[in-house]
Amino acid sequence: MSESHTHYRTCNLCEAMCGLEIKVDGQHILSIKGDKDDPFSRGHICPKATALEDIYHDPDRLKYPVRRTATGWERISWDEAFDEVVGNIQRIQGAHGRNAIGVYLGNPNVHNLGLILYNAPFIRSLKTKNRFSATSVDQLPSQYAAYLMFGHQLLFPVPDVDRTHYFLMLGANPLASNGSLMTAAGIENRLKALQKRGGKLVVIDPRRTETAVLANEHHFIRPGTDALFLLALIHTLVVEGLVKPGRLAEFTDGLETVEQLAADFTPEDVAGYTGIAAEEMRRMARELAAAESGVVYGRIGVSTQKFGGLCQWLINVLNVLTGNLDAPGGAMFTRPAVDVVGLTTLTGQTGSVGRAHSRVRGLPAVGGEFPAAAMAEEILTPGEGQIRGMITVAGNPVLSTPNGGQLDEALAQLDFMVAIDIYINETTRHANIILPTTTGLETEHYDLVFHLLAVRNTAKYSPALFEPEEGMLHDWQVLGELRRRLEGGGPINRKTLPGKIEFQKRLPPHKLIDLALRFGPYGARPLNGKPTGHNLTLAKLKRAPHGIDLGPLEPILRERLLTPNRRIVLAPEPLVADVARLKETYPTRSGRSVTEPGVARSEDRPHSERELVLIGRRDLRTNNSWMHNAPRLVKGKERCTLLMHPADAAARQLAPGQVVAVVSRVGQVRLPLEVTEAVMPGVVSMPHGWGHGREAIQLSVAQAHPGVSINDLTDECELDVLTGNAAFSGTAVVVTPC
Ligand SMILES: Nc1nc2c(c(=O)[nH]1)N[C@H]1C(S)=C(S)[C@@H](COP(=O)(O)OP(=O)(O)OC[C@H]3O[C@@H](n4cnc5c(=O)[nH]c(N)nc54)[C@H](O)[C@@H]3O)O[C@H]1N2
Ligand SMILES: Nc1nc2c(c(=O)[nH]1)N[C@H]1C(S)=C(S)[C@@H](COP(=O)(O)OP(=O)(O)OC[C@H]3O[C@@H](n4cnc5c(=O)[nH]c(N)nc54)[C@H](O)[C@@H]3O)O[C@H]1N2
Ligand code: SF4
Ligand SMILES: [Mo]
Repeated sequence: MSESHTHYRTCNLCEAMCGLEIKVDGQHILSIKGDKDDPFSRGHICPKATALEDIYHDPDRLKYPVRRTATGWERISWDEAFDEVVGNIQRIQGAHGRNAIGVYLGNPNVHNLGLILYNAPFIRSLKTKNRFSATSVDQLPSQYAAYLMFGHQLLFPVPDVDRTHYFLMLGANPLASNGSLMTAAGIENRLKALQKRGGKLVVIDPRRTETAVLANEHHFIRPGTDALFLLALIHTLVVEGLVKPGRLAEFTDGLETVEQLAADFTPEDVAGYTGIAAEEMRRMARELAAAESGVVYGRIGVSTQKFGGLCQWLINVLNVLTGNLDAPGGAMFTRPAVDVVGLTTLTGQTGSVGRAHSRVRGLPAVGGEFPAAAMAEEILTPGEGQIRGMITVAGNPVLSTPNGGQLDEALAQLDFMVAIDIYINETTRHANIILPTTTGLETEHYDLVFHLLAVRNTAKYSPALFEPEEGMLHDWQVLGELRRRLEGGGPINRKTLPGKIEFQKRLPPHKLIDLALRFGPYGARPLNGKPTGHNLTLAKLKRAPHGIDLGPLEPILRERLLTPNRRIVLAPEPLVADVARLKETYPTRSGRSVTEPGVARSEDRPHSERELVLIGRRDLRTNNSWMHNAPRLVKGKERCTLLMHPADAAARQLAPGQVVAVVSRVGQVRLPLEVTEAVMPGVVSMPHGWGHGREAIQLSVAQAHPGVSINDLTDECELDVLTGNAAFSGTAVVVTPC
């Protein structure tokens, strides 16, 4: 007998937190639609939401542990799997030391409640320094800047899109990505509303993206030169007397230092590098300063480049100088119902810079993790401390990290690898054992991370829709059991972290959420501040299945600041010092020609050998590398193409649709060419997350639409050396006909 009913939940696939309305009949999904009564998303969804059904029914998805053998994968019991995994970890650490085990956490770790709550204690139980994650191919520069300026790596300023009058956006394409470090379901409507109230959206991007088309203004910029652009804006504010931090001046140090730094970067000095006219940069600075409220925001395009740290810092600086930080319509801070910043402060996880250095290249650990770009060399380079065993948790670094081809080879040489994952893909195919978990509709959800990054304060709990099949485990159960066995299987040792709260050790996720709500800012007994009267508990959230709106963001930075003197550090020393590196790369006022050195050299060669710079892109129907097995997301024309400007195509005698070879220092790929004026001359663009043509993976749909991986071209040696973030953007490539 089956029974139809309607289920409400938050989509956990990307950062937008859309409310879903799902009609089901027993195990059968009748429809997945946007939940119009969700106060945050108001009915918005994207095409990925309906793919939750594909994932749920996907015959390729793993549901029980498997072991790789000479003749293929074989099913094993959970007990056998845990024994073998823990036995191998202990064997390798016993013989070669703790750091011989490495761990990589992928993006879904921040989207899955069980993973977020149970990862930290699990990883501590491994006692290895060799920790890596997708952070260092993503938002690391934002965390770095937040840690040094505001005292906590998670104090992310969020653009107040619903109230701003001037939105200057660099290196982000929210119309495809649905917004990032800016959780704002239905972002297109929010941006249109900004324009309707007379506001202006300005996009800075080497490609005329979907968002750029919507914008009031779009400027092409040469990849990697955004820090120069931002400094020229600051320069203009300073020389034109437009620096007006307002109330921020009362608790900001370092204003003079940044003003002096910008002196060397006149708009004329940098225009030749950025490709944006000096007068245009001046005008943008004036308009930002004059706007009733305004915000500067930058994402992947300005994070994953050589000066990512500088970019994220200078963006914050601009918001301070114009009085827009922590002010309505500017860049604001959330007060989420589960106070992740407060809780991680209690557990001592505010951030850190350079406490350890990687063995081979000596790269600094930030936030306790080494750059993902160093993972392969740590596996491949023999010597004391070499990584011999790897654990990947919800990650696909073969497709997601620079020089993925090298990592692919490195993983194949490991003594032992275990993957906690739901698929046999490009990365997990190297595992000896895969431990699969429940996912999506089988899990309960509370968005710990994305409520922190949302443009309004809201709270919502989603129960699991479907019971897991017999024998399946949740991610938190898998991590909890591994940790228990690694710690000797005995009783919990509360002494491991003296004086620190280790609340994660015993309770299941929903109990932890309940506690965190009760002691959170809207609970009856807030750890900080006075009760608001909301008296949030899990039971109360369960009675509000569409979610609860807790109001617009408010100026709260003063009470949130965690710097030693509780003031904004506008000119942190490592960031100030890094400006010298920028000057070295882009000399100003030296009488030199204002074209990039690399490009100038390239011009002496025949067109076919001239270098172009490669940038990435996303499209609405992808989610990094892992959703191409959903048939509805891969239907239609080929999307893994190389975009090139007509002038560059003509110079190389390349025709639209033709398959071209793209070659970089580290590798080469072949893919179809798309000729379009939507990319800047000298720049080519290809999406990331493709490359399912590798052997021995089990993704039948994705394998039929394989594409190629951009990260077979990106270079593990190209980094923002300050933060260790991968510099995907601006990879030098040569494109030739096949
Ligand atoms: N060139 C280039 N490279 C990039 C980027 C770029 O813009 N350009 N973007 C970077 C960014 S921003 C990111 S975040 C990274 C992402 O990098 P990764 O996190 O390494 O890659 P994903 O594609 O997100 O892989 C997610 C993995 O988790 C598994 N998975 C999915 N759901 C679950 C679940 O519920 N439980 C478990 N246990 N596993 C699950 C999937 O099968 C897959 O193996 O890629 C980065 N790489
Ligand atoms: N549909 C979909 N949504 C996603 C994802 C997905 O894979 N697919 N991934 C999710 C994840 S993990 C993340 S982190 C977010 C990312 O969210 P966004 O940052 O909005 O993502 P992108 O679309 O990669 O936008 C980056 C833009 O930077 C531009 N760019 C490249 N180099 C430069 C440069 O040097 N300077 C400037 N100014 N711009 C540059 C690119 O042309 C591109 O338009 O998206 C999330 N949402
Ligand atoms: S925009 Fe993101 S959260 Fe919203 S439905 Fe699409 S994938 Fe889910
Ligand atoms: Mo990301």
